[in-house]
Amino acid sequence: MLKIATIALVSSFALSAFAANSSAPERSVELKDGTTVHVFRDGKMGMEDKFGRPFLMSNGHVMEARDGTKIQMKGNEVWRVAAPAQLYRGN
Ligand SMILES: [Cu+2]
Repeated sequence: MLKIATIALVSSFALSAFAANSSAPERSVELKDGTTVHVFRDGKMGMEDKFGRPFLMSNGHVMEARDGTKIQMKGNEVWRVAAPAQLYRGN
């Protein structure tokens, strides 16, 4: 089994931030394969590929960040990635 250190942290944060505005990603993490995972304020995540396009990833999939950190996919918030991705690029 993979050891995943970050999940407990992300999960506890999600519970405390449930009521917050969740329209914008809380943070975005670049992954080793060039894609990006956006973590929203409620702890759920959406994926963006290296070309800035949202894509689907199944709940529970384990991703690896550039620094080697393992992140487990929580949710599949592809519709929430689309709007902020356009905002970042101004189109
Ligand atoms: Cu993912």
